[in-house]
Amino acid sequence: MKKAIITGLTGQDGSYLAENLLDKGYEVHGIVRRVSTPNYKNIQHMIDEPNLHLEDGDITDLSSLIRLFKKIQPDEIYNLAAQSYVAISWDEPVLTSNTTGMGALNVFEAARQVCPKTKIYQASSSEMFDGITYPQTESTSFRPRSPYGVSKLFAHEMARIYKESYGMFISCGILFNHESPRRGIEFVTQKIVDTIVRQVCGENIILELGNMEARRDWSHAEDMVEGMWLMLQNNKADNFILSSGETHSVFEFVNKVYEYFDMDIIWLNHHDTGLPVGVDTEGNTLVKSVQKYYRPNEVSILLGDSTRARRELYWTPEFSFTDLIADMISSKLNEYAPIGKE
Ligand code: NDP
Ligand code: GDR
Repeated sequence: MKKAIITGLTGQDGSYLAENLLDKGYEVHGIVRRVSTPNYKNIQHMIDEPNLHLEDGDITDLSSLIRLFKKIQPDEIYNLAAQSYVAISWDEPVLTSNTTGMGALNVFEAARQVCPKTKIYQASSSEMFDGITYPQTESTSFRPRSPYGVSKLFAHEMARIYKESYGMFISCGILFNHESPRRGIEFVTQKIVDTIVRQVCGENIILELGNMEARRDWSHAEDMVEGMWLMLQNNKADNFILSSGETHSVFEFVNKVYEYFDMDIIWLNHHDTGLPVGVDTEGNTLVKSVQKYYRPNEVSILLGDSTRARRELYWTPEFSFTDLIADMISSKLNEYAPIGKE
């Protein structure tokens, strides 16, 4: 039985990857950091799986990683843990660098000391690109726009250094945005779906967003975790882009969710701010863009070319953009429908 360690088990991707690997017959060890009130929402349904083991550790603590790698002697390590919210990385740049950047280095260094033959997956990001040159491929140059993007690029380059210097097997997946019903509430897709479903269920709330012109390449997280696994089954360590190959604006995402409920939105500009406002056919404001959600800098357009992963790894994503949105909405409806009931 193969043994895998997942850092970031409680996050969106960690939970799907754990399910995926358990289905493949792996013994899975998920590293969980100590918090006062555990957040097991994404893993609650599998917590009693006999082959899933929760391990106390923190990627900012090298000693905890060394202890766990010695104890487990894994065949594969998936480093998914990070401070992953781009917007907060301007408010907490040091924490973001320590976790998203240095944390990854701790994983590589612990593996070098304890289990240098173990295959490692590093969660790199399309936030390392500048957002001007597109479509982005594995050879597009990097120029991040956020402290988060710089931290990911540090980790990405350290992966290369450890690979070239010590011959370690470290593959970086340059993943474009991916979402699911398990996506954190502050990320734009979940925020949109959550607020619109609450509106549909009768709540009198306005969806407040930042830059709605930003374009992202959105996939489903379930498709992405299969790609991570495929990268570690490849005969050599390499970096691959995983993306849908479609780009959509935040505007389009909002319109699609309203469309699902047969609601028409009319877009206007706010008389004071000039920012977009979305009203229904009776003139009620449902959406508005507000300055506080704008970021100091932004990757404007993401459109990934994942041809290499599809050709060399036979990665075949199953969810379309429409399937993704439908999955997120139906999960939210299950959560909130009772609010709308008499
Ligand atoms: P999430 O934010 O959902 O999950 C992050 C995980 O990291 C959580 O389990 C969190 O634990 C854990 N974590 C945070 N800090 C530490 C720490 N110091 N020690 C141990 N664990 C820690 O992210 P996603 O699942 O969406 O993403 C997974 C990875 O992929 C991240 O590295 C992200 O940056 C990267 N990525 C994500 C993309 C996406 O679109 N989702 C695209 C490209 C890259 P806790 O529950 O305690 O907070
Ligand atoms: P992103 O995801 O920053 O691309 O990083 P997010 O969903 O936060 O933003 C996507 C785009 O939407 C715009 N936006 C808003 N974003 C949020 N969160 N809230 C808003 O109100 C809002 N209004 C507009 C943003 O400006 C942005 O352009 C995600 C994370 O998962 C990273 O960890 C990962 O590396 C990248 O995707 C690829």
